[in-house]
Amino acid sequence: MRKGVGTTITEHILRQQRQNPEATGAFSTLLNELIVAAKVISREVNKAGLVDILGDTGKVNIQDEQVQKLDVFANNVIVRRMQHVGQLCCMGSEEVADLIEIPSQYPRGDYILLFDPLDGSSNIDVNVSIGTIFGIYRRPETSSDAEVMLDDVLQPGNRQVAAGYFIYGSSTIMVYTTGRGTGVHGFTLYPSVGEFLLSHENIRIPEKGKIYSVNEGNYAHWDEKTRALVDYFKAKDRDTGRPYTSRYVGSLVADFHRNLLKGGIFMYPADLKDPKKPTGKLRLMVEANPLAMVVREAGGYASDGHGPILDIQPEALHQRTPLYIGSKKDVETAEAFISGRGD
Ligand code: AHM
Ligand code: MG
Repeated sequence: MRKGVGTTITEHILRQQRQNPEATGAFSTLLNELIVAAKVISREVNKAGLVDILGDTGKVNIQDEQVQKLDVFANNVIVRRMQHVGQLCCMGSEEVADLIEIPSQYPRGDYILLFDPLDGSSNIDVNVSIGTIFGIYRRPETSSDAEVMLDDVLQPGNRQVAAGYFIYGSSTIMVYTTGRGTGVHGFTLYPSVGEFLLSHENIRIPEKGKIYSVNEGNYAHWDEKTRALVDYFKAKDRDTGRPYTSRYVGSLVADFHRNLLKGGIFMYPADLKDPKKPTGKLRLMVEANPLAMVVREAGGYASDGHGPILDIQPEALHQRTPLYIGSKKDVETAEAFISGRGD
């Protein structure tokens, strides 16, 4: 595919669909609807500073309208847009405690959409990049109940049929993969045209990077192995290209995207001191799994420090996990330290 001719995301999705003889078009429709939702969110993120939409939920804006926090707004846009498309049997969102059912007046399909509507909440009101993360699964064939059960949704990440993210940054970018060796592709939103155009075809993450990304302010709360790992990336050793440089935005999507393009490792380790984060901060199903699929398809790796993120059998929708993700060799180094095999 030639990016010079301005391949649109819709065209790209349809071409991928044609390569899969079993495809019915349902999946393409689903992705296209999600893209429309992301365009709406992007527009709102871009004008957020102008219209004072960032107030607390319930605040009244200058038009005397009740304003929603941007993450609540993003959640509502995705839920409303996706619930009527007919391809989903349910959704799960970081913003919503329980599964989101498809209202009975709408048709249902076999796909399950899990998403974080607006990740990087601490960066929303300071004009720093934020993003939407999504993973798509099929409802298991063994599932016979008309009602979708939580067990249908609690599938390991390696069952995702597609995953990706949108970054609302200096440009709005979508990165997605449908797995099966089809690659990871990035599209940039051209605001004046309103289309995502292919800008990063077949992204491959360098096997080894030079960047480590972690909230080092948590150093005192880590165990010895985690500290030794971060000390390793900071230590001087010409043969292994150390010290690495440190980059940390505090928006997972932004940190991940940079490292995907440039090479490196993002880490959010378990936190010994915070009772809310004994197994890290990030959510397995709506944050770690989608990015783990993207990085795998781009030639990288994601681990919880002991094994592949994508092999974890989830036990709860909002389960958290330690996350080490990025260049394959760097994540393998992290795994060696955390699981006790490192030097
Ligand atoms: P959120 O879902 O509440 O936005 O939290 C997730 C975010 C990630 O985007 C980011 O990697 C991480 O939290 C940053 O956490 P911290 O501020 O503890 O470094
Ligand atoms: Mg999040």
